[in-house]
Amino acid sequence: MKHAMIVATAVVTAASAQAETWDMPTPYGDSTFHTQNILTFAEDIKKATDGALEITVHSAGSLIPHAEIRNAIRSRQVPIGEFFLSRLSNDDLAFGIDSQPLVATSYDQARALWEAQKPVITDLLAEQGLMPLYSVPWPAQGLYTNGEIATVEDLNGLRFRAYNAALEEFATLAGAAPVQVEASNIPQAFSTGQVEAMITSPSTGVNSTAWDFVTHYSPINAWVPKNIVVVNQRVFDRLDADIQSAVLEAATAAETRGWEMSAAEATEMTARLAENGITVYEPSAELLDGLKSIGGYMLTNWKDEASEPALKILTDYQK
Ligand code: PCA
Repeated sequence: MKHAMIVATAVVTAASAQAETWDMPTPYGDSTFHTQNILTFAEDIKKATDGALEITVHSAGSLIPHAEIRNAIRSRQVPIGEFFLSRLSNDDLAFGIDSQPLVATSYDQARALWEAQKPVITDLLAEQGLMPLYSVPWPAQGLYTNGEIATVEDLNGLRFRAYNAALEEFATLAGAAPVQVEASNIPQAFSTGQVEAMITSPSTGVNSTAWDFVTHYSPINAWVPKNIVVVNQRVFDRLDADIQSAVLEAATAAETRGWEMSAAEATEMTARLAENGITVYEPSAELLDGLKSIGGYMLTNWKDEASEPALKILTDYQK
């Protein structure tokens, strides 16, 4: 009896000595499909490692604000995290190509763009001691306003919610006034009059109950931007080989699942906007022409300023 108890204690000690818990900051709320996907990713890892690696997800910027997440992973304040990939376009324009208007507007194009982008940003992130685990797109970005927008000129003077540098540039070129607002603060920004229009996915429209503050939505499908999940390389390297494999396998599964969730959301969440009273209308030819000329102008600027690796993404993608 005594002998058996000692054995049991030893087993418990060995298991807890190995167990590790990672805090994972993410920018978006719990109802966001990206967050749901991350929760499954965390469960998969816990199961596959028998609890040796557990990930605690801190959503909606609750642990680390969105703008700080990359640096927090880099400095090993946290081992892992999620952020909006094109927010790193200040480091290198290679990170922002998925948020350039009309470069990739469907899931097929987004996938081809990601295939061209992945090796390049993997190298760039490695220079910062970071390793990408997987990336998942938002549904194509649409236009939310009060009243129908017939031409780009109708955007003139509107206070426009932005989430990155490209959208800020876009809004400015459309004659609107961009204001940076995190996704979790959208309802408040509209209700206080800080902003009165936005471009985002039907998912974010539904998650922020857009029908409370706008009347119209047009699926202009302007670009298909991505979130990325990144781990600190040194922290990853320290893991036992079988745990590393479990993380990589869960990441591959999360990428596949996430792209499927995104495509399903594109349809379902657009329908949800309409069910809640938003008028969903196809963009006019004039509006699309206006978007094209802004997109063309932005891409010319982008090419002028892009690094060699960034330009390589575009050439590989356009092949
Ligand atoms: N939702 C996020 C990023 C793109 C999207 O569809 C947001 O609006 O902040």
